[in-house]
Amino acid sequence: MPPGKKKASLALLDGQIVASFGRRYLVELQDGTTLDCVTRGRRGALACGDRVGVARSGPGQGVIEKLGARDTLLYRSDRVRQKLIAANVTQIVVVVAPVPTFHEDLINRCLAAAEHGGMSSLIVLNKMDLPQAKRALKSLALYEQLGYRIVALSAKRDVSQLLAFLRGETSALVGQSGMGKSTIVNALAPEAAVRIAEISAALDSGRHTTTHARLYHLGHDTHIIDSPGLQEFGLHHLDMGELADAFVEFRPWLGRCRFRDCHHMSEPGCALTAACVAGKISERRLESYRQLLRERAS
Ligand SMILES: Nc1nc2c(ncn2[C@@H]2O[C@H](COP(=O)(O)OP(=O)(O)O)[C@@H](O)[C@H]2O)c(=O)[nH]1
Ligand SMILES: [Mg+2]
Ligand SMILES: [Zn+2]
Repeated sequence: MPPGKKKASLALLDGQIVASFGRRYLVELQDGTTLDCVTRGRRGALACGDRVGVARSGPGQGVIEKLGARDTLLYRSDRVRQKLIAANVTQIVVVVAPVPTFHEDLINRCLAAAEHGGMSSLIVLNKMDLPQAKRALKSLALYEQLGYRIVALSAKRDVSQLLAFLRGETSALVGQSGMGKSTIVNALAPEAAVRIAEISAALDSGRHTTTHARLYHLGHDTHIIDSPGLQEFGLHHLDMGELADAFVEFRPWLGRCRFRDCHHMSEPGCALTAACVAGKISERRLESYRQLLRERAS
């Protein structure tokens, strides 16, 4: 390696991407200051939460020269491309609310992404102040039976009970838009949220909606990522076996079908179909799995 090059890499500052705007990134350095950064050349996509090495390029500005190893990567994918949501997340928090109506299929996809990516998950039912909340909570009973933790709260009133679930984790809040993700984050980290919102607005040509993920610190080992509303959550990056395995309650039945390469669609002797008929697996969950499989075939 030429001596000049070595010197340059020694001068890199360690940082973490706390917000991303297309090809521009807000990188927080270890002293808490932030740099408005670009990447050099056409390197692969970076995500909020990524640990990076940055070279200062001007006042308040930098160039991302190095991408650190990722512990986890949360992303969705369709036939043509992958869309990164956040990196180094340890826990996914799926936020739902009684209004607007939430889609169970999206919850299933988020949970499957978490299972596949080695992240734990938690469901938050927000807007418990609304009259429709009780019914919504009942409809989540299925997830509790599956072993997922559910926290019911009203972000407008009190989010403190959520703290115990977040401590020590880097949590990504995901879900449809309008569920209250940003309200929860603002309630948890009001000062950080305002500060990042201001910097972001300046970098993001004044747009005020959450169009990109943002990371906030709730403590030295507790971080939370607000993400833009999801409408779609494709899981094309999971092969068939991985997809079935990402539905936790399917696991005991896998490998028990008549055909070794069973897709669990309409094959005879399918152990998952049988488990569903016997009431051991929810029809809605199996249908979510089948829908995901159909999507990749089309
Ligand atoms: N009634 C009620 N409304 C809420 C609550 N939390 C958030 N909202 C409202 O729901 C709407 C969407 O909230 P927002 O945080 O932007 O949702 P996001 O798209 O998931 O980030 C806003 O009008 C909030 O004021 C809550 O606990 N109760
Ligand atoms: Mg939001
Ligand atoms: Zn089968």
